[in-house]
Amino acid sequence: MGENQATIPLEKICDVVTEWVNSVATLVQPEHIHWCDGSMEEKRIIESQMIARGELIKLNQETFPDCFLARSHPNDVARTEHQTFVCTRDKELAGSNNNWMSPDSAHELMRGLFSGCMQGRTLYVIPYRLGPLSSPYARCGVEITDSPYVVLNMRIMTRMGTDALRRITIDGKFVKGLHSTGDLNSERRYIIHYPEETLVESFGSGYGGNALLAKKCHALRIASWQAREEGWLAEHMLIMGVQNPAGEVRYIAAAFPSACGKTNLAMLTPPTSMPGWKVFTVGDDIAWLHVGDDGRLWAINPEAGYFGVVPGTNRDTNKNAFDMIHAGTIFTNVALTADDEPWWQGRKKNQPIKDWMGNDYVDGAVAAHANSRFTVSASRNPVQSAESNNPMGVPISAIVFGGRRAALAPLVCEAFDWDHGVLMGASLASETTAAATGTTGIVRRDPMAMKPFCGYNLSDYWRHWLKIGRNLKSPPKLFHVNWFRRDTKGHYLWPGFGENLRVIQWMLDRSENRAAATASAIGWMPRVADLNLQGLELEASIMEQLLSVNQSEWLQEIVELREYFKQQDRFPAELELQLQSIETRLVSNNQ
Ligand code: OXD
Ligand code: MN
Repeated sequence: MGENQATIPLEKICDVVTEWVNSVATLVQPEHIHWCDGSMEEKRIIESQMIARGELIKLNQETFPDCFLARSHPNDVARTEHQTFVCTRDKELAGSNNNWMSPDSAHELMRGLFSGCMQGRTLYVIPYRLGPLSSPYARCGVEITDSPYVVLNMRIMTRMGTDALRRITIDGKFVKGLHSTGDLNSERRYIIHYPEETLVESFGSGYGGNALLAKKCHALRIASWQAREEGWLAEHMLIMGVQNPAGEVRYIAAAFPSACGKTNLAMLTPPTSMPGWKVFTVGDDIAWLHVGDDGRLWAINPEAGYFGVVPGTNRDTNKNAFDMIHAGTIFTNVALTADDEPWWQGRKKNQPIKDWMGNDYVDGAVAAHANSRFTVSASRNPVQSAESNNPMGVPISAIVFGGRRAALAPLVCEAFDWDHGVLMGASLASETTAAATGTTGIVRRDPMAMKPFCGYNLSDYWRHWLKIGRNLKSPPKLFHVNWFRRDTKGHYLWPGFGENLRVIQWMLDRSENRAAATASAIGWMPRVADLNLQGLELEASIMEQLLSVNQSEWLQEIVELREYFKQQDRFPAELELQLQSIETRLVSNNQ
């Protein structure tokens, strides 16, 4: 870049983007167009404009410096999966896992909604890069939005601004995202993906997962489509580094359905009885995985920040997150205290006076919304990995799938090989929590935790996973974990949180061939003596329960899995074979 480049107006830097912005502007008719440069000055201006309009509340700047509170419309507080579509020319490509509309019908519908929708508003152009700026695995996108809240969040969640725009001139391509909050009428809310056009259109919602188009829409749905075409994986996975007392650092990637504690695991604090162990976060939600020249699997985190669930965050559950969100954080839909601090269930300090909607707080009512969020830069994480910005990413030693299961699934189990591990991922299920549905214990299948995020047919996705395994000379080992097993009275058997590191130690030792295991019908399992339980006071009988495999429950699980997989057209024969093998082993082992 020549020095003069700095003085060139942003809209002149990149013709392909300017052309698209102009065509959108003709449709949506904004009053102003603002090209985001990602600067601090721009952030301050947008914040003060929002504060002046009452759209943002400055929190107590002594105890929560540079923190703000935003409230979304009460009908707009979560991702709306039933209004989310994948529009491919061939319906089968989208699969029964996605809502589908023909691209022509979707374009017509969305043209109608977007027509003139930004009159009197500012159209923001947000160029962004997902992944370290110079990484060959990183990708660019541009989101057009009329929401300044989206601008402030995207500034945290992505590498946003002038540098990203310059990268687009080098790459020559980018993913397009067009977003308008519209009139927030929930009947006219659509989140539409056109993978063949690398385009996302979102109308009628200001909520994170529906409006921050770089996150679930680009980094998972569109990216998973691109990943299949190009031979890599875009996954709903955290990435963490684990250092043992000898100073060796190894990395794991782990997929859990929403609300199973991914952020807590990614930022885990080792128990005091495991001196010398350290954990570093590379990412808490999304991993892009590539087959390296060395035949190993390498991961980058496409995101630059965290958009995490606030309730329950405290010093005991996640000290790193708790410390991290005391500065530079946008809170969405939390409650407010008398001294302008944010408040949420589990904060353990202070009292709310306003609930998440801004109404006077009434004792016993819900103060912070169950899905209230923090948006914060990853650089504020006290245990952020120094490798987070490595353009090549980190090598993955173990892939972990986990769900919330009161029964059935043992604490940990290792797949016999890659294909078996793919079946483990495809079988992933989690029980609903009361907060989400009002009913507990309903098992929902959520393959690889990607059910809401896979931008194409799940059977093709599993086939792609099988293919990736064939391309890996040194594949990571694959595991299934369950931190949520309960006894007959409903008590959790495993303490969870920091203690999960004991299970991680076993998995990493297995990947280095230095931990023992015994073969069960469902995979390799540790015996109690194979786990490091030093300093953990847990009765042997509880450990036995945590590591038990109940034959009749598992045979029933096989029946239910067959039923579920029958609903997926084109289910891969390799996975059916794996299912049969487990069944045969269950019957012959008589476990
Ligand atoms: C998220 C989710 O917000 O998975 O990350 O729902
Ligand atoms: Mn997620």
